[in-house]
Amino acid sequence: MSTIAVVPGSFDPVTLGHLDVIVRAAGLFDELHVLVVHNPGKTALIPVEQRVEFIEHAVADAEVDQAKPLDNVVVTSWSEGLLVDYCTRVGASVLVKGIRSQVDVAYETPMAIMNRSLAGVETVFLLPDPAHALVSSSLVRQVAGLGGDVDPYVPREVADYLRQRRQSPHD
Ligand code: COD
Repeated sequence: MSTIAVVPGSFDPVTLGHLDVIVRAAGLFDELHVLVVHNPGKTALIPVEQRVEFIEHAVADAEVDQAKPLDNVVVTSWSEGLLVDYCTRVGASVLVKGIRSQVDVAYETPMAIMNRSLAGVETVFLLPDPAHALVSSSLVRQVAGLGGDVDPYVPREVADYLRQRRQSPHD
């Protein structure tokens, strides 16, 4: 039986830390859905459709750059309710989350237990690549907003978008 896993996130924007988790998870499961979910606790910077597009392009580039087949990766978004409702709809039995620190453990553990209780969906935690362990979307947004260079932390297309946005904030 094939195992379908979901990597959910706000991805606002996708970072090289997210991408590392996506590429490694794609090697662990038969099918991997990268799911852009609106987090009601956060104010979004980038429209959901744009976030999906950035991830699609970053996965395609990673496939070429790392010479890894990533044709089992699907990128989409979800705004219709619980995360586990999406899992049930597509037959996914696993959620994959990246854990960078004790703060992530404290944030993710109750959700993992609740998701297993709600729908029997297990959560698998992946430790980060040390090279990207301190990268977060919120720090990237902050650095870019103040004119800093975010090239080392996000796919090139995202860095260009954030630069352009700062130069033309009303576009
Ligand atoms: N390296 C490794 N992992 C990373 C890195 C990095 N540099 N940066 C982030 N991550 C991980 C995060 O720990 C997280 O697991 C994932 O990547 C996504 O991160 P974000 O910041 O894009 O997304 P979040 O933290 O805003 O999460 C949004 C979710 C929608 C996934 C979250 O809010 C969630 O699971 N909601 C559940 C909604 C629900 O159904 N609730 C009811 C039952 S719990």
